[in-house]
Amino acid sequence: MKLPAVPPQAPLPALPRSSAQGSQIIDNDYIAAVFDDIADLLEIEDANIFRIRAYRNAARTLRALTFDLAKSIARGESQPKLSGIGVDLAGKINEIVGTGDCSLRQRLRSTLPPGLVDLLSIAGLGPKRVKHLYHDLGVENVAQLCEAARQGRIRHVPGFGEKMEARLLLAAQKGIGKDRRSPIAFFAPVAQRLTEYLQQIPGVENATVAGSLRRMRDTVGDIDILVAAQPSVEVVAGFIRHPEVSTVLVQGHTRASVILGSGTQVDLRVVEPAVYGAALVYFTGSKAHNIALRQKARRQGCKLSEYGVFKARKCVASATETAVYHALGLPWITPELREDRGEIAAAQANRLPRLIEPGDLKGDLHAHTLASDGGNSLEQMALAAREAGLEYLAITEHSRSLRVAHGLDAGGLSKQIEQIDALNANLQGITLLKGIEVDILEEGSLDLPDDVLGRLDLVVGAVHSHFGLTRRQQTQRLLRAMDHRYFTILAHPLCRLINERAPLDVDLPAIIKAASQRGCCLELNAQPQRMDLFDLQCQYAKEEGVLISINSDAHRTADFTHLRYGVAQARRAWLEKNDVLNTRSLIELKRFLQLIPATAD
Ligand code: DGT
Ligand code: CA
Ligand code: CA
Repeated sequence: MKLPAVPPQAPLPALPRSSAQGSQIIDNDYIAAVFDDIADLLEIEDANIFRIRAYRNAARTLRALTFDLAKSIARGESQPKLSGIGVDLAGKINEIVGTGDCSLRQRLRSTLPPGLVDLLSIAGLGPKRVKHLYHDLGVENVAQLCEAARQGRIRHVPGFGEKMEARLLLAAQKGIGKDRRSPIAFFAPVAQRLTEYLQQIPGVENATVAGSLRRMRDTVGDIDILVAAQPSVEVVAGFIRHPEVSTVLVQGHTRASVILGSGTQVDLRVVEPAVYGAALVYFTGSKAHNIALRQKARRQGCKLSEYGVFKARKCVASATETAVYHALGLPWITPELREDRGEIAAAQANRLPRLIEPGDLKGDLHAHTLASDGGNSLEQMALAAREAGLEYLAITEHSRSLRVAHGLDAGGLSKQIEQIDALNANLQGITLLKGIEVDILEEGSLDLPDDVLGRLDLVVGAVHSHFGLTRRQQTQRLLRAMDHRYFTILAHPLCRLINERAPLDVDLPAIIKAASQRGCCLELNAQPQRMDLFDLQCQYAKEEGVLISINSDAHRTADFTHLRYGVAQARRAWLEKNDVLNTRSLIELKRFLQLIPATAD
């Protein structure tokens, strides 16, 4: 299999004015864009005007520089004195060059409603106006902006007026729901609430999530829900009364499209129970799978539509998905595989894989505690992992170079090793493994010395800085790191953050090949914003004989729920139980890690 190109990322809404959009080069403009973003957020927050101005001035200074400041910092040169950039801002510049972001910006973003930043991309709205909309009217997202405009409330806010209100409504409606994809984990809970709500409407026989959410894609554009009910049932009217529905875009008797308060679009379709299966196949998609199925039907002399499989105008299957697939001579195909990537041929030949199931995971090999940047203690994490059905959990704190995450040095790690030994002696039903998420430094060396790493059960290596190296440099860096004798797993290999940071520019086939030769594993990091490696890349890694480790990268006890999205992505990658490292029992894993001899029981 040829490794396909990395899928394009949505533009980075995080840095609306950045020239770095879509690329990862950290240059003067990139740093300036982060500072402008901070200034915008401070302004919306109604912070001190001098503080806001300091960031704007610094951004201007950076854009006017005639040399590449980021590069010179990356080379280890000290920062020259620049007008308007004092110690504090110089520190932030270092942080941005080192990590690609700034903790102040992340903090500001997390304290403001998530949809608020989207308002800045609407023509006519700058931070000052957004501040007024937010503080005076409580407008927190695009959907609420539309609502307020329709109700004529915006015109009364100082600095707006009637014309401005009409212009904003138009601009907001044009931009609504377009080109925005978010991590699946953000959509799944609300989709569940909505389907449960729909199921309670009297007369509703079935309500299911469809679309990309049912196929468990890493990112989702909108939520699609399919309901089975007799035509007499008032499903749409009930649906739009749901308290989370904020704007109704389309409303008919059998369909509705709405925007929720969070800005998410939901498409609802209501069909008669007799055609529910055919409709579910259609609305689950993907479009490519649908087209391929329809072509197959045509080759067999039938017709497939959202109403069923028809032979000579007679409907031969429509009530269930299984019946529809059977009528086409196929076994039922699980939604995760419906991407027209060979699943129809495999189904036809009865060669569909026995996909990994959530219950197959026996452990998790990447997690943090309070000792670095996690939110819970060792014991709390251990008990939560046991509660999640796991047999073992590797504690992998950050290493010393990652100061923003309070990375551990040799002393801190020694202390944790002792704590883990003590806890393991007392814990029942869960074993903690001693690990580290060691920083891969710019040149590919690891952030802690060999004698320290050698004391651990496993070493997870990760990139957290210098995202903008050339493809050759970045590839060499990772290859060098993986060459290290204690290296076990390459964590989040591409370092992408959905909607925030593009994937690293690396020669992934070379990395996968090296992992195969060196016996390293690659991670499928299941943190909602990461989901890294991607599905197709995991599939390619499998074909090259590389084991994948599905890890939560949990920072708090609730984060073990990430694993279900990781398993779903692995299923999309056609992975079976044996393709995944942490489906091994603790004993098997210990053998793999050479902690016990291969023959020991
Ligand atoms: P998304 O929302 O961008 O994450 O992706 P989907 O796959 O959920 O796409 P969406 O919401 O536009 O449509 C839901 C399903 O409806 C899709 O998976 C397949 C089906 N569908 C939509 N448009 C077409 C089409 O033009 N042809 C066919 N055959 N199916 C379509
Ligand atoms: Ca969708
Ligand atoms: Ca849709």
